[in-house]
Amino acid sequence: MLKKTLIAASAITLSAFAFTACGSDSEGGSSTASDDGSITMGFAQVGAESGWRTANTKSIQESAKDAGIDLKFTDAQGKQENQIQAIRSYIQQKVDVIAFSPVVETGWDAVLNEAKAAGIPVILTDRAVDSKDTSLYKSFLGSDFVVEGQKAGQWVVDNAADADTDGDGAINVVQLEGTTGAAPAIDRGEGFADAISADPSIKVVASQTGDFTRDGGKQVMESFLQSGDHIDVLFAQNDDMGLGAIEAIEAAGLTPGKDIKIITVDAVHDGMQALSDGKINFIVECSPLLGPQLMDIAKKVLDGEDVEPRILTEETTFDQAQATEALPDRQY
Ligand code: GZL
Repeated sequence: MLKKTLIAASAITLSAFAFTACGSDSEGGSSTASDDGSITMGFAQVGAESGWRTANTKSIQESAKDAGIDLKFTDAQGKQENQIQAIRSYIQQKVDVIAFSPVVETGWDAVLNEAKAAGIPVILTDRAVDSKDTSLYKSFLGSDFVVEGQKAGQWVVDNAADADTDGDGAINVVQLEGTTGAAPAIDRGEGFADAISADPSIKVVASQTGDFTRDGGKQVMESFLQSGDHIDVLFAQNDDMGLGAIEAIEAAGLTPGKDIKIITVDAVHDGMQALSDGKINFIVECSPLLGPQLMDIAKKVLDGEDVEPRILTEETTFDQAQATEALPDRQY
């Protein structure tokens, strides 16, 4: 965890974009756009599993249009084999640049080496890969998920008295994990556990994947509630699973936000509305609006400039009052 934090600390935030000369095209030359200066980007999206993903797709598609970049776009329906197939198709089509959000961290070296051999630069957005060979991609643009998990856990530590809803001195937390093997699921869980370790009365008593979907969150929360153990806090690793869990909590005759405190990550519209309505207690923001920066990075790379290997997005947190104030101006 410390290593990840140090890497994160050495990265720049998105608002302070800086492009430094470091390294060169993987084949030694510099990656360039097509002869007529036009740029074709192949983007392999994870799927359409959540409100966050929908907003992310919209940002990428609209930004490509605004940037004059010809976008080839595929939705992998959450399957890595579909993303790999899409990337291979972009290589065959000889696109100028490939970008994607890896559905899971592992299993990318082979196809990324194929893109490297074809001289096509790759940019990672949103989620990371565990490849040790960082020459396989030009940059990673997205959030620090460990920090997001830490912010969520810190809220429980800071609000322990309120979170102990049955006043027995023990704070029982249930966790809805994101997609198994996905960087945000792994890292948010790590960050949350790190933060709550400061208070031994806080314990994760159950944790299971809801696959970042509303249905998944609802079904798993129903099983947590049926266990009969008292639940003080729910940490849902995204808003959509938290919204599904709220349906299960209300169906069980309990009041979300009061009988069970709820913390989520993303801050999409429906999550912020539930927060404003008092059904969620705290949301950690994870911005899906990566499109403009992605197109900027692609142009820099194809112009032969180099970019920072890890570019973090700036994000905040919201309590109930802040959500009410922010809602009218939210873009998603
Ligand atoms: C996070 C992103 C996650 C969101 C979920 O950057 O990968 O995937 O938190 C989405 O809502 O499904």
